[in-house]
Amino acid sequence: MKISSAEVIVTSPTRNFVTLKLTTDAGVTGLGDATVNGRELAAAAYLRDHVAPLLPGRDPHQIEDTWQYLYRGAYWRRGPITMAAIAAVDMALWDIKGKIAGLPVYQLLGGASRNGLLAYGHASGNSQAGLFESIHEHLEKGYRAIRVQTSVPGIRALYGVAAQPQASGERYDYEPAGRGVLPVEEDWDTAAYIRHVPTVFEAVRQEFGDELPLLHDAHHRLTPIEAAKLGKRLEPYDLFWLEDCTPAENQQALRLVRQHTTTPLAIGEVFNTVWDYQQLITEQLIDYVRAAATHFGGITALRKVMDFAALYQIRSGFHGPTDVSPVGFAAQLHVGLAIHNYGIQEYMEHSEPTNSVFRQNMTLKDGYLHPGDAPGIGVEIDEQAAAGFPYQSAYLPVSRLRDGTLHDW
Ligand code: CS2
Ligand code: MG
Repeated sequence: MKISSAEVIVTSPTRNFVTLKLTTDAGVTGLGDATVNGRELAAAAYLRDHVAPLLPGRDPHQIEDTWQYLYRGAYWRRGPITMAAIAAVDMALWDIKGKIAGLPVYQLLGGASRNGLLAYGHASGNSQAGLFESIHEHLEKGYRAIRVQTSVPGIRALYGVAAQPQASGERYDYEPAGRGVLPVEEDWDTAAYIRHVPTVFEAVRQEFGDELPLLHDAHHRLTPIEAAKLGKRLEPYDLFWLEDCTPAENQQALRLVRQHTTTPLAIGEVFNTVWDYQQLITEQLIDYVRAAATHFGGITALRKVMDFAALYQIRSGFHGPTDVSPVGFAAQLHVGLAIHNYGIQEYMEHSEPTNSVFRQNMTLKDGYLHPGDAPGIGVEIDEQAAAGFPYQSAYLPVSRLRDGTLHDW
């Protein structure tokens, strides 16, 4: 069997997605996700102009060799665009192998290590009442773990608060990247944020009790000592994790955070290779791997970093926002089901238009996700529907301090 064609499909039902469709000479197809939020066309071009021409004639079963061929063979390694392109090919090949074997991908990865995948949902509010209402909504939907994001007095707009309107007028919770010609500029004030967030978790614990797993995303905005301070102030509220507390290009920066707090740390949704984790894992500086299959080189690479993390009892907490497409999301559910060191899975629900383009087998029951038992990854794309949603330029916001300094969004 040979790969006979490689197509790149760009569609925009509510948000932009880049999907690779591989077809074999026996007519078996496989899908892969290469969506890089706000830079979608770069990934599509890398795939279309540089990777797709290399695939026809290759044996679809040679997943590892193809991974190495695209990683080492590119000479220029790593980075979000390269690794998203490799991820799309990798996912599509696992999808094909599953369909040929008549098995869901998790069976090829060693079978299920659990019945379902504990998920966390996104609750947020620009008031305490709004936040409590959002948490109740998620509990009623069956979520058993909740990420809490809140607006902060004195900050006009910030990451993760669904109720605040975007420039496009659409509610934030469907998509952080605003459609438009330029990124929206938001403001930021670390001191106001560190003062406010612990008071929110105190109120949430009083209202919802001590057992409900609560998560929070600091979204890369704090220096190491600020992250240490926030982690310490949140200890009484026993968080499941504090996420991306400080930019982690400098991995040893987490030593200072670790030194001062026992709040569990999750990092790495912007990471692209296992090298980004090497020191964080070997020095036990994190507790959860936040990488997503789409941005990390696919199922093959995600499986490898989890095997490495297992040696240090570090668990998975895969990134699952709406800018990971239903294909990329399902792909990492298969990894999550098979690995032993599973932790939790983020689930930011896709919009109805997105679900009309991507037909999925995934289920969320009683707070647990499952990829389904269809052969392969379990997602198909309706190309006609996809053609009805042409690409639209969209950018993630940027944020600036009061004095105009550009800050991490
Ligand atoms: C966030 C993401 O879900 C998360 O944890 O950090 O929503 C992130 O902002 C987007 O994926 C950026 O594209
Ligand atoms: Mg995050």
